[in-house]
Amino acid sequence: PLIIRRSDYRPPDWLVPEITLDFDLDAAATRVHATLSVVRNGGQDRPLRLDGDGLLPLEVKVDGRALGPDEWALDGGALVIALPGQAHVVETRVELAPEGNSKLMGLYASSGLLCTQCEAEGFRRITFFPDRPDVLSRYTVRMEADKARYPVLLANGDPVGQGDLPGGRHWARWNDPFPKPCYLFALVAGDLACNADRFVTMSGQEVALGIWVKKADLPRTAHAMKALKDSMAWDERVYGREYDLDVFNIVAVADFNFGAMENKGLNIFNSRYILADPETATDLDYDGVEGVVAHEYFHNWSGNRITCRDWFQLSLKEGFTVFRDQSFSADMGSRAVKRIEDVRILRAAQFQEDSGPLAHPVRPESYMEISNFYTATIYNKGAELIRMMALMLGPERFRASTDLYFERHDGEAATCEDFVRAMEDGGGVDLAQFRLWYEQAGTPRVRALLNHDADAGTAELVLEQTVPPTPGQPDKKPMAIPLRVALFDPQSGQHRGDQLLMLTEAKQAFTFTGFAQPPVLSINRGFSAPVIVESNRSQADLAFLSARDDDPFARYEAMQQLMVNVLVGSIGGQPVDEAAVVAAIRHTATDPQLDPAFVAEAIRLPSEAYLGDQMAVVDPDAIHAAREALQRRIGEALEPLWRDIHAGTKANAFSLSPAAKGARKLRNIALHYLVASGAQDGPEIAFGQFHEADNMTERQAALATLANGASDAREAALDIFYNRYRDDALTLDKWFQTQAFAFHPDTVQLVAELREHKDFTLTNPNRVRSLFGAFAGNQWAFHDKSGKGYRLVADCIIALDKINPQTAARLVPPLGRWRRFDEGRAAMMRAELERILTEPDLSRDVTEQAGKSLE
Ligand code: B3K
Ligand code: ZN
Repeated sequence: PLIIRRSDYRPPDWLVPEITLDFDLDAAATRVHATLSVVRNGGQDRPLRLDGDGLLPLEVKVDGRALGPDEWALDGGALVIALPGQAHVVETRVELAPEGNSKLMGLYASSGLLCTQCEAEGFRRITFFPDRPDVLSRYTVRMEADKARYPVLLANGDPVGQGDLPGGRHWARWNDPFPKPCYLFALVAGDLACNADRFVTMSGQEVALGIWVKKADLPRTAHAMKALKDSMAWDERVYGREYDLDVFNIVAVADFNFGAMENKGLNIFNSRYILADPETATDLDYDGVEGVVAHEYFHNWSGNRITCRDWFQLSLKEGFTVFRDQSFSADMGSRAVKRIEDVRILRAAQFQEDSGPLAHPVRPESYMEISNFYTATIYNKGAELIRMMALMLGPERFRASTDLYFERHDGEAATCEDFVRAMEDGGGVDLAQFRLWYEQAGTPRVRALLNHDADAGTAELVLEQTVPPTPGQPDKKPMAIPLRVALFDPQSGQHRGDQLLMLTEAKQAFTFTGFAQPPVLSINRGFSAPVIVESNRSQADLAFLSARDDDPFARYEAMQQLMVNVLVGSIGGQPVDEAAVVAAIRHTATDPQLDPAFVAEAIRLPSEAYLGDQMAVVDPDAIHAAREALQRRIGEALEPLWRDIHAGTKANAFSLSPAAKGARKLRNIALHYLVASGAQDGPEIAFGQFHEADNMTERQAALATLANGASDAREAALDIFYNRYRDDALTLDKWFQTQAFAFHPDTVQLVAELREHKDFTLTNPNRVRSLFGAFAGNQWAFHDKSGKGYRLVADCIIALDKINPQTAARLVPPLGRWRRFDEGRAAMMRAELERILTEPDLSRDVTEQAGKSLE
C-alpha cells in the first residue's frame, strides 16, 4: 500500500478557480455534471489529474468538445487528461448510487435524506477533482430532485435561485462566494423542518440561522440554537471573528462517521450533537451539543477561511479549534470542571495513543489512510500545544498573535509552521525549541524532586525530563515544557505566588529562597503542559494539597494521585493507608465552599484504564478488584454522608443552570458510593432514582449503577428503559452503551448477545460505537482472560470493514495495546490482529491500523 509522506509535498499542478456542479438527485441513481475551469500552476507540462474513487466517466469534455475514449485514462481511480494549454474548461458526467453508499463518505442516503461527507477524501467519490485541501475554488451548485421526497435542497453559501419543474420536480441553486477546498463541499436534500432564528453580527450584518431536522425532532433543537448564537457572539468578543455569509445552516443526520462537519455555511451533524431534551439527553450530552456546535462554528475561521495546505497540517485547524471550543465551554460553564474533564479525556485517549504502536506526532510525517489520523493526538494534544503557547504569551500577546495569523493567512491554505510563526511574530517570543512539540511523539515524563536545605533556608526543585521512544523516533531531544508551580508553606497553608518555570533542558534545577520549613510542591497547575509528572511528594503532602491548593486542577490532581498511590500500592500487595483517602474524600465532600460539580470530579476514583497506565504490566483483574474494594470501603465508611448528599441534592424541577448540573453530578456519585457500600437498600434507592427522575442524567446514572450488579432491579430497569426508548435511536444507544460499559461479570456474554439483538446494526456508526466502542473501553470486560472480548471486537471489525471501513478502523487501537498486557493476553490480542490482516480485500483503513499495531 502507498505511503504518503509530508516531505513529498508539491504544490498542485493545476488550479481550479471555479467549479459548477449540477446534481440530478435520486437515492438510487444521482447524476453529477461538473464543469471545472482549470489553470496550469507553475511552468510544468504535467497532465491534469483529477482524483476519483469508484467513479466512471460517462462523458469527458474539454472546452466544449467531447473527448474520445483514448483521450483520457483512469489511473488508480483518477481521471488523467493531457491538456495542451494554460487554461481550459473541463466537464465530466458521472452517476452515483447514494443508497448503496454504506461507507458514509461522499454522497449517501440516511433515513430518507441525501447528504454528503467529504473530509478528508470523500469529494472524489462524488466527482472527478483534485481532491487536496490546497486547491481552492468558487462553487456554484444546482440541485434538482423530486419535490415531494426532497422538498428542501441545501448547499454551501447563499441561496441564489429556485423553482418548480414539470413532473413534480424542483431545483435550487446555491453560490458560495468564498473559495474553498473540496473537502468543505456539502449538499443536503430531504424532508426537513427548520428551527429558524437570526443573529446580527458585530458590524450589523443579519444572518439567517437554520437548524434542519426531521419534523418530530424540532422540539429538541433549542439547545443547539442557543449554542450557535452564543458561539457566534463569543468568537466576535474573544477573537474578533465575525460570520461572513447571509445564512448559516446546520443539518442533523442519523448516520454519520464522526461528530460533525464544518462545511462552509452548511454544517452537517451527527444528530447526537444536535438533539437534546431533558427526557433523553444527559448533562454530558447537552455539553457535547454545545461544544460541538461551537467547534464547527469556530472552524469557519480556523479551518475554512484559513484551511490546511495538506493533511499533515490537520492539527492546524483541529488543535486550534479544539482549544477554541474548550475555552468557549469553559466560559459558558465552570472553568475548573471543564479543565478537569478535558485532561481526563486527554489522558484516557491521547496518552494511551502516545504510548502505543499508533503514536504519531501532532504533525505526522507519513500516512497510508488519512482517515486514521483524526486522532486524539491531532485534536487534543494539538489543542494543548496551542494552550501552552497561549500561556507563554499571556492573553494580550496571544490575541495579537491570533489576529496576525488570521490577517496574514486569510484565504490561504496554511501550515502549522505558519501558525507558530504568527505566534512568534505577534508575541515577540522565540519558539524554536517549542516546535519539537509538533515533531516528537510520545508523552514527556517529568521527574520533580524537591529538596529542602534547612540551614540555607532554600528549596531546590530538580526537574528531569525524558521523552519515550515512539515508532520511528528512537531518540528524542529535550522539549520546552512550561510548568506552573507554587510552593506552599504547610503552616500557613499559603504560597507566595504561582510561577511559570520553563523546563528546556534534560535536567534543570530551580532554587527558591526563604523557606525555613520544607514547602509543599504544587506542580503543573492547571495542567500547564501535557506531560506525566512523577514527584516525591508524600501522601501527607497530597492530602494537604487536596484540601488546600487554590488551583482547582492541582487540587483535583492531588486527590487523584492520593487515590492512585493507594490503589497501585494495594495491587502491588503493599500495606496502604486507605483511611487517608476516606478522610480526604470526607473533607472535600463536606467543604461548603466548593462547587458541587468540582466535588463530584474530585471524589471520583481514577478509572481502571488510568490505573492500568500507571503499571508496567496492566493487570485488569487486580485493578478491578482493588478499585472495587476501595470503592466499597469509601461507600461503607461514609455511608451516612452519601445518604445525606443523595437526599439533599434531589431537585424539584429540571434546569440546566450550573448549580443544577453540579447537584446532579454530585447526586449521581453519591448514589454510586451508596450502592458500592453494599447497603441493603442500595439497589432500591437506585431504582427509585431511576423511576422518579425527570431527566436523563439521573435516570441513566441510576441505570448504570444498577447495571453493575446482579439484582432484580437491574433487569427491571433495563426492560423499562428499553420499552420506553426502543423507537428513539439516540436514546436506545444509551441502553446498549450502559450494558457494554457495565462492571458486570457477564458483560462479555451480554455484549455477544446484544450483537445479535434485533436493534443492533452495523450500518449505523452510533450504534456500533455504543456497543463495541463502549465495550472496548471497558478494560475489565474487554480484557477478560478468556480472550472472548478480543474475538468479539475483531469479529466486529472484520464484518464492519466490508460496510464502513472508517468506523471499523476506529475499533482497532484497543487491540493494538497488547504490549501493555501479560503474555497470555498479548498473544491472544496479536492473534486477533493477525486474523484481521488475513481477511481478503481488507480496507486500507484497517490494514494500516492493524499492521502498525503488530509492528
Ligand atoms: N473536520 C471534521 C472531521 C471529519 C473527518 C472525518 N474523517 C470534524 C471536526 O473536527 O470538526
Ligand atoms: Zn474540527
